[in-house]
Amino acid sequence: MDRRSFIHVGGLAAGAALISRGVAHAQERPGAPPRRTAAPGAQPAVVTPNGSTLPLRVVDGVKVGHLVAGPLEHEFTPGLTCEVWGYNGSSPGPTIEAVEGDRLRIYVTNTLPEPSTVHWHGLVLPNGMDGVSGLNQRPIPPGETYVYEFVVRYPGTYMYHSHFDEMTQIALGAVGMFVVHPKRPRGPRVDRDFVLMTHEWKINAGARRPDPNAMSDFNVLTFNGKAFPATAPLLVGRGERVRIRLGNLGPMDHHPIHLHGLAFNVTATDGGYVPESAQYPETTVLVPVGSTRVIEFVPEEPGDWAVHCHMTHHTMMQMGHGLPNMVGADTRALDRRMSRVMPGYMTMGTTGMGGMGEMQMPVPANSLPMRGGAGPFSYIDMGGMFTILKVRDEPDKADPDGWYTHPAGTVAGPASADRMRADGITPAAGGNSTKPGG
Ligand SMILES: [Cu+2]
Repeated sequence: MDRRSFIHVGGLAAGAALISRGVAHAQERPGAPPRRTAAPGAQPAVVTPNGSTLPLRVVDGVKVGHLVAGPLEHEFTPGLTCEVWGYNGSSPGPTIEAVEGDRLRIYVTNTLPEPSTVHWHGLVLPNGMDGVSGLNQRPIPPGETYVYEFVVRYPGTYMYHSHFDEMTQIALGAVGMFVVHPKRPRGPRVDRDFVLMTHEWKINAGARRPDPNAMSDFNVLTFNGKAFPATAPLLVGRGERVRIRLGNLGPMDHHPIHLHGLAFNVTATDGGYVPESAQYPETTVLVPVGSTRVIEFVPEEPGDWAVHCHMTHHTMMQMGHGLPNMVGADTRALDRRMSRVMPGYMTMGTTGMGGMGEMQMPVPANSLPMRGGAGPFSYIDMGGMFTILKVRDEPDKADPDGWYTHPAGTVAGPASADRMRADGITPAAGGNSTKPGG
């Protein structure tokens, strides 16, 4: 064996050791349930919660699809409906799903009131198919149809979006996801495969359209176009391998997406696969504007787990922004005087703002209260870019709208005074009664 082949073999052995350690971390953590796998050969289709997949028709070996860019009525969550721009009647548009090596022919009809194009974000293709208006093609005039044709050369998680009047058309929602499966299976097989596209909107209370000129102060934050509580939960099995393909084509903000109750690896970006030896565990992944991040994990604890942007303003709704700071203010005298002219008046926010989402505050027509939705214990005071990962032992028999049933004694509750005394815990003044907790 010469020196060169010796180094080569040594490198392989070191790589194999790293890979097996990575697998041990992801799949064989102490107490982890046994791995459940999809049937051999079954490649799960990509699921777009609250969305759809673009139908493709095979014509002479070419997969043919049709995107129609246009204005549409879009409900962000019950109580807030606006005119946005998207594809085939939705924003984001339907997810395009293909297989490495496929030849695609995508017709794009423009029914917007101004020209448009479609750019295939992250794909390596002939320059004239890249969709940048002016640089690679003439813009598609309103009412006309252009055709794009290319081979999807590399598997991966990509996106598509308008590349004409980008600020306006992207802000108004002319975006979508584009998934290319590998021809031969690659990496551990997954049982569930989701896409979640983040977006941010500035919608003045009562307005009929989002404001595409906004540069900050976005007040409606969405996964696949929906704000919680309208986001469809992700229903998965304990011990299954789950992939979520996150994409961000919002106008301005990066989103640190956090998953509760598990750790994941970032396995790919829109630039390609992350080698297994370079993956590392995380619980929050930053998804920058114009990027995709693919995460994979094996949940080991059943339950209802929060999935949300960790920027606290991104789990708020329209009324949660730009409020005066009332925390700690003593407004009793003011409230007394105000109640003479406005019976029932009460200054809000003096002890913090939890609970304000739940209050039935009067809001202008076509606008939302601060945040949140109903939960199994009490009001969930996060809204916006928030959804729920529902981990179940039998996910295919579970009700996606149902809540997790906690085994007795596994939910945090009031502490009993006896127990506190026994453990040497002194309650603060006005603390727990002597009644044992539930
Ligand atoms: Cu965010």
